[in-house]
Amino acid sequence: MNDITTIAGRLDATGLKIAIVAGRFNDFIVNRLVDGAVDYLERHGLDRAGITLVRAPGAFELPLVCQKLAAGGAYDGIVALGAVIRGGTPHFDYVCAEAVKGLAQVMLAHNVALGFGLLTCDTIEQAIERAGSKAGNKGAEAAAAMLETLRVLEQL
Ligand code: INI
Repeated sequence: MNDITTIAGRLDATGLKIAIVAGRFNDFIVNRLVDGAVDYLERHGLDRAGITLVRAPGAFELPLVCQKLAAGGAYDGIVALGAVIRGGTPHFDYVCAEAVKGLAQVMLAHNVALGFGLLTCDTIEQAIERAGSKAGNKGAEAAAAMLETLRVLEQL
């Protein structure tokens, strides 16, 4: 690939201001996602003072909180974290659909790098697997995606 111009994001978080928006619902899972995101950002050079944690009630409220943060322009990037776990009614489908759609709208409307760390699981076991056990930590993955996107956007 020596002959083509390649633009790629450096995974360096030094000096950034990052907002992590986390739902309180299923907080025993979401708190592990927050830990994963903070750990990732610190390991990539970000001082803890550069991280602001904002709590939202649940996944449904994540887009509005992220929108307000994005509109304010005080943060270089946002990581949205939550966990929706299927119950016995269609509630799960409505909450997931609105949260996903709303977060995508925020990202596109404000040109902000937004890491998507919302677990949408059929069972609690699936959520545990994705919150720092055998399927990794989706909070860390969302932080990584946010950082790479942010660094790419800076060059475009
Ligand atoms: N919110 C979640 O973040 N996860 C869930 O699993 C969940 N379930 O299952 O109901 C959930 N519901 C709350 C929702 O996000 C809103 O906070 C609530 O409806 C008030 O607006």
